[in-house]
Amino acid sequence: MSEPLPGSDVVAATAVAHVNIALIKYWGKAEENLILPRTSSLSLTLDDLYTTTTVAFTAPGGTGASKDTVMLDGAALSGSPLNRIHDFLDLVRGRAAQAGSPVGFARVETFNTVPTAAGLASSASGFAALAGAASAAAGLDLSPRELSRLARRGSGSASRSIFGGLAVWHAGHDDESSFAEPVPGDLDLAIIVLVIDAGPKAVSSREAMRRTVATSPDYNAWVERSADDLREALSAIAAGNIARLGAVSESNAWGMHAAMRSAMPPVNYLTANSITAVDAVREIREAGAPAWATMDAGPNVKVLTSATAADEVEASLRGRLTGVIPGLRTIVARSGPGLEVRSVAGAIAPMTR
Ligand code: 2P0
Repeated sequence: MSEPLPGSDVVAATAVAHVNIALIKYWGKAEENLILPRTSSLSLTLDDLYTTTTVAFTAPGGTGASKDTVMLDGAALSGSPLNRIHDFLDLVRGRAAQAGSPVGFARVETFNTVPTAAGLASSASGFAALAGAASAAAGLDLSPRELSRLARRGSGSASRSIFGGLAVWHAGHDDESSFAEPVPGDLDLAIIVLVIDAGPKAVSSREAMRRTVATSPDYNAWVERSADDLREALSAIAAGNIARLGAVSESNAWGMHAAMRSAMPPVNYLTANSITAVDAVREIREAGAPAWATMDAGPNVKVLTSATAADEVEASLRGRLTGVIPGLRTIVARSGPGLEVRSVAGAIAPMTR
């Protein structure tokens, strides 16, 4: 998986991980440090939105680096985003040391095809790619489940981006039992992202989750309902019934946003344009199109549909929303692959389906 760069004390690997969109949401932690969620969640990994990350470790005590450096889309990270990656790399260094092959500081280069921090889940693809590249560069040979658990420590939703297609993240009760795995099924799904505003969000999802758990009178009811929602979603997938999956996904998302809005102070990621977009989704659905809306920690609206109907659904949403939502962009994404890892000089090899 990884190889020393010629003539240096550096070992490097590159990984590609794709964004996932939750159909049954993760919102709220039972344990902050291990990132154990209050609810299990279900997502679809997408094809065209992904993060590519290369990690090169120096040998411990090696020459050159005196700290971790991270370049995101060509710019050096600093402050808390850098610290979060440093803490994650410490986990990988700890494991490498335990395995008897310690590594030193890292040089990380990462590129997103996703607008960062815009509610398009760049932390999910980002930490999944970092888990894949860092563990391979450190010489750790982790199973997909171990990679999912490791990615979870960076960002909860990253546990799901280890896998392609539909994935369920079991909440579990400790580090070992909280991991994602693929969900089999024949539904050929697509998601249309309505990019309403690609700017960074005012409140991080981490802070917004904390606030919801601590203060929302509606949170516990949503958690309880979420278990039923997941059962219904898995049953719909097993039956190949996109309408049932879409209906329960939309309702689960509204429940999450309702709980946020009754937190104190309230968290409101949706804008008037988000509501206009969701109304348009409902209108085309009432006219017979397979289309259901879901929204995350940002104003953008994602529309679940079938892969075959995706282009037509996109065209009719564009028809309704162009000129109504200024600057609207749309991205049609279909089911995408799981994590891929390669050595810097080698060919890409899929690690999971
Ligand atoms: C999800 N979101 O299931 C939910 C729905 C946003 C709304 O997971 O604190 O970046 O790093 O574990 O994974 C966003 O939260 O949060 C998220 P942390 P994460 O996709």
